[in-house]
Amino acid sequence: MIWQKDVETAGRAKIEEIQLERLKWVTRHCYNNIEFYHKRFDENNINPDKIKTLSDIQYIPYTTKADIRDTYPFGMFGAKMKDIVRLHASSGTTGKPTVVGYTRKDLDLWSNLVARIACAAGATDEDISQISFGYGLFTGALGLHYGLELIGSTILPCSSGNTEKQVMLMKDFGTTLLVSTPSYALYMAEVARDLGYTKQDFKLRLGLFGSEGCSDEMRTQIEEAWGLFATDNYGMSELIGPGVSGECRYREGMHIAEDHFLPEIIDSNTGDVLEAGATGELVITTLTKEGFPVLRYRTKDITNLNYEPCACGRTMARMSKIIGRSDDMLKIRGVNVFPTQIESVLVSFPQIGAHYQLIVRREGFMDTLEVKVELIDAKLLESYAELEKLQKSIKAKLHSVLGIDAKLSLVEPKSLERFAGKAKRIVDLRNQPNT
Ligand code: DLL
Repeated sequence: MIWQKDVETAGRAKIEEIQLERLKWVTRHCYNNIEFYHKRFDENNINPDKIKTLSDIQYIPYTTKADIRDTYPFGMFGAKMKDIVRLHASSGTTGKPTVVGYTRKDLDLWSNLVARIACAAGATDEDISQISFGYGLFTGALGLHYGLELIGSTILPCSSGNTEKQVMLMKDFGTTLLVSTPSYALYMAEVARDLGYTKQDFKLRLGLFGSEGCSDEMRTQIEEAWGLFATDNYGMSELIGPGVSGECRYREGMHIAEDHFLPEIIDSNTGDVLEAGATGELVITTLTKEGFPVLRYRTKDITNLNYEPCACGRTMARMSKIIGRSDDMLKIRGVNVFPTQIESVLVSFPQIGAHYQLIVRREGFMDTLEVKVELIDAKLLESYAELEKLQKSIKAKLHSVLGIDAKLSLVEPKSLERFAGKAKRIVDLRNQPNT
């Protein structure tokens, strides 16, 4: 089912017409209601009247996370506090979070956009949907909650954690649709196995995953462990939360709700806008949000766009899987390394699990990378020859994919930390003394 067929399958000219009208609106909205943008526009000698075509967006300066931090907490809000009916905040690990606000209209829009991606994935009003994202300031849980509720599915608001109980409820209630991070889905499968269940004990058929990267290989593992069909879904608190883009049944890119988000791809070093199809940093302008609009927001996420209509009938541009973030990209001895590249190598070896950690150190003037990954079966640790053979072949494959050597540590099963939310894979010790 296509949730909003008229727009989701509209021709390019129609999409651009909608975008232009809305770009004019949001530019004026920001200029008139947000001091930050008013000042920025004046400093750059531009005003909303300058936007006459879509390409006039080039006159608007980029907005960054630092801009939002500098105006903490509510300085980027485009509506009066009395009209803001919900706050969320991003999952920052250091310093102050980025706070975002929604008007009632924004919340309705958000539910609709999540309903779109859920329908594109194949969700229906017959599904029992277990939401295993953490409820709270994070946008994932409430976003999926209201979107799936809108299409009429039965919501089971489990939140993340308490995994044994979740698995029990999943079995007893006959959950058909799972919402979580991919790493948590995999962890839940491990707990289910340890409890003595097999996938036949469950009725899961669909997984709406997102909020972190997941290689194709890891996705296959999740699908096999649960016997479900998994889709990838992208979003960001600053843009709305989940609902920005998601995969349909063809899974050839995530459809962007282009009538509400105008995407651009730029070179993250020079800031130049790249031509259609090129890979670079995703920049998004929200076209309709009232409470927290952003103009040309630099997401730091690396992807590329495909404007070809999809076999599913949707015409909205598709973005590729997130290749990495321009800032969690590891630069090791001059080479750009994305954790997703490492993950795709690791999960291609059946002897090792999908739980891994990347430790970066500085030794003298050299950066070194250690990849720690769990063996599936601890027995392998007893056979030196086999262990060495496995080590060698993983290292060789890592080298051919990354172009650098990495230290590889094969560790005991279940010895690495598990995460109920986004997995924290990278431990960067480069700026710490004596590491
Ligand atoms: O993660 C929103 C979300 C919730 C999306 C649930 C999908 C499902 P933030 O906490 O603000 O928002 O984190 C945003 O997470 O810039 C990406 O780096 C990363 N991210 C989100 N979705 C994906 C994905 C939510 N499908 C940041 N693949 C973004 C890879 C993703 N990375």
